[in-house]
Amino acid sequence: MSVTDLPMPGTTTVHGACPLDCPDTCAMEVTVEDGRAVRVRGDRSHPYTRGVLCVKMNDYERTVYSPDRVLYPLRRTGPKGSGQFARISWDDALDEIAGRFTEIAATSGPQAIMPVSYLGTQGILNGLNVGDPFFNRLGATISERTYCDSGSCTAYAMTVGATAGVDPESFVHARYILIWANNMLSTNLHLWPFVAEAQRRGAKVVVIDPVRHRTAQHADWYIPIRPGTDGALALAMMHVIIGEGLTDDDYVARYTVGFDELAERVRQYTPEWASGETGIPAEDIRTLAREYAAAEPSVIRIGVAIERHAGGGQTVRAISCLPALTGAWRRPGGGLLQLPLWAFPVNWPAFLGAEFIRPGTRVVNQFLLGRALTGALDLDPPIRALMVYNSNPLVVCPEQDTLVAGLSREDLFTVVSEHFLTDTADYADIVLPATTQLEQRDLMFSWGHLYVTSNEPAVAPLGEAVPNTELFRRLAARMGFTEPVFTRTDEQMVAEAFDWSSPVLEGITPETLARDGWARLRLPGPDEYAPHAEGGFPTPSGRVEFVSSAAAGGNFVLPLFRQGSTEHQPGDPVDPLPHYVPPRERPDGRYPLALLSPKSHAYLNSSFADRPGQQRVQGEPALHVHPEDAAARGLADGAQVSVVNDRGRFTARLHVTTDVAPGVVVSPMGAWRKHSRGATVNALSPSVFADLGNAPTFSDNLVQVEPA
Ligand SMILES: Nc1nc2c(c(=O)[nH]1)N[C@H]1C(S)=C(S)[C@@H](COP(=O)(O)OP(=O)(O)OC[C@H]3O[C@@H](n4cnc5c(=O)[nH]c(N)nc54)[C@H](O)[C@@H]3O)O[C@H]1N2
Ligand SMILES: Nc1nc2c(c(=O)[nH]1)N[C@H]1C(S)=C(S)[C@@H](COP(=O)(O)OP(=O)(O)OC[C@H]3O[C@@H](n4cnc5c(=O)[nH]c(N)nc54)[C@H](O)[C@@H]3O)O[C@H]1N2
Ligand code: SF4
Ligand SMILES: [Mo]
Repeated sequence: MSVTDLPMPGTTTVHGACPLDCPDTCAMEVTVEDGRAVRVRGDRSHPYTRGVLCVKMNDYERTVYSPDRVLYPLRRTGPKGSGQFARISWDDALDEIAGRFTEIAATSGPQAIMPVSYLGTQGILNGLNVGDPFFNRLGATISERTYCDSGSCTAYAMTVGATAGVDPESFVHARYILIWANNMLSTNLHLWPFVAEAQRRGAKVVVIDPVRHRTAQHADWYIPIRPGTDGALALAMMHVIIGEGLTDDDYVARYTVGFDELAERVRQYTPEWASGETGIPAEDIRTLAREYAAAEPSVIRIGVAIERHAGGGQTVRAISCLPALTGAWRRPGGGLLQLPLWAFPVNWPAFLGAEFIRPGTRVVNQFLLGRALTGALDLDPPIRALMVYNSNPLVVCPEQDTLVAGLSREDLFTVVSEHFLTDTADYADIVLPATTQLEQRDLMFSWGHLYVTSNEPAVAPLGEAVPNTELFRRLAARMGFTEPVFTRTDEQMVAEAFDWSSPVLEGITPETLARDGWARLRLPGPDEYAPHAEGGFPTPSGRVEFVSSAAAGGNFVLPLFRQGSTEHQPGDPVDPLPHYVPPRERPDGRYPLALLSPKSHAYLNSSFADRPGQQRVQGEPALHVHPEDAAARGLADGAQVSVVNDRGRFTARLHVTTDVAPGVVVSPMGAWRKHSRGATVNALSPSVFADLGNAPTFSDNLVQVEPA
């Protein structure tokens, strides 16, 4: 223990959990002096956090105490979008909201009201589903929320079932690591030490990405690929593995279904054909397939970005078949890491309020919000009120210009609960102040590791901010909703958060978590954990389904992403065998460049993009372009350029680099419109769904670049 670790008078350390929408779910230690949080750092005893928080969170107390925080309810005083507000009381704010909701429900029906929310915080209490019981009880339009991994989840569930997959800590045992559409050093930082350790022990690290990003620079082999063509690569890898007899026949025979049909299907997908789609030389595809199949074991980490194009779902279907073909699942550290979220026995029914949903209630996907608000969807009744919380749709949603038009409607009543006056909050009629993680209680699962993490409130709420749980308790009380789900306390919610009797939580209770801050699920340790060494896949057949039985039911979105609703599923027929779906947009003379909008290193989606310290790290909105493409347009490094297509335009500073392939341009997402000359990269994104799970197609987006 060093001197700085000694407790000071009036100083306490509180267990926290990073609330951000990030797979790493870091355990935090919050130092509090005289009621004020003075330092936030990573828990040094946590095997995955290892004492390190990322650049977004390592000075979180500055965000919490920022003078820009919204700390009191506000009412709009200027035109929509002007960001002019005056302070009002909570009573006045609640009266106005309940009054407007009641009037709209009475005159147009409750479906004229729509919630808009996502993952500003991902705690079980305050996160994705916190408002669902309220809006389901109200009878509001159901919000379908498929921003992130929905297509991947549908595809993964169709193939291997909702399994945690490989323990990220087991990666040290892998001999061959495929990092596929994932910029780990920016977006999944805490997995990297396990990859680096495997690399030290002799594993080969391969990165497949159109961008030679900071993670790719550490790879043993970087394979550039044309955006949206990963399905072709995975299918051709199977062509080689099956064609050259590199399969684990015993594993295939015991633990899979549909091998003969798959073998027949992939015969057409030759490396030569895939080379034409992906831009990867056919010999490299063969080498990749052979090395991947030979390594014992090999592991694949797929990023969320793998799903963001027309064929994203089928891409994940194909990739999910690979580890079963080669028997990679037999050993610790072998298989596939998608979302280990499925390991956690979260008691979702207690948080969704699905029992309140009235049969026939319509479902509107949030990607279509702009269209829903501007009449393009022909909704009856039209949307007359929005309530936004945990989200900043004006930055994260496609078709930004349409959304601006929708939010500008004078007759639309918009409520936004926020920490800061975001682009979206600027369009609110009422803004409500939300607490940050340091001011609230929560309990976290993870979508990147196998630990439960507890977050204790470290300091009292600032100003009149309230947790989302309290916001919906207050609103429910005003609306006269008296069911127990609307009156339970945060402590009661913690008690209901998990199925505590589940074997993976044996010996873990709310009390032990409050005391210790975190606990690993009761699973074998990372040196032993091989969940599918002997099959046991949570599919209908119990096997990996090359021929998917779930496909017969048609395309679907997990009810979790639609407030618990099982109605109005997309339901389009799905071919039960993996196949290639090319990018929807094909380059032409007008729009020849493929635009990618991955995550910003220093922001978390659009969160922190207004913090001066973070802006200094991230720099101004940039467009990364290959020298050939820049030269062809007479554009010099550092120039201001316009990026355009039929949906919109935005400006960015040109960064000329060979880290992107010719034909690809990259502009990280997250910057706010008000810091970006009124438009960001999502002004150009399409609100077209991918093939499965109504996933976004942010990466299936062609543009032109010209001088600003
Ligand atoms: N710093 C930071 N970390 C974050 C976030 C953040 O905003 N900032 N956001 C969090 C969230 S919500 C998520 S979902 C995760 C996402 O984290 P990731 O899964 O890493 O997603 P992205 O950063 O969007 O994209 C990763 C890589 O995919 C590549 N890519 C794009 N399209 C394709 C394609 O068609 N094929 C291939 N092979 N590669 C492609 C991009 O070039 C990029 O390098 O990160 C989380 N962590
Ligand atoms: N072009 C492009 N668009 C994308 C993506 C991409 O890669 N490219 N990624 C997509 C993905 S993967 C995701 S996950 C989405 C993310 O979309 P969002 O989840 O909307 O992400 P943020 O922009 O961070 O907005 C979260 C907001 O919630 C607020 N907030 C945080 N905590 C609380 C709280 O406790 N209470 C309340 N009331 N508010 C809170 C924050 O201040 C912030 O403004 O974006 C999607 N959009
Ligand atoms: S954003 Fe991710 S890496 Fe950063 S502190 Fe939070 S959980 Fe950890
Ligand atoms: Mo995400």
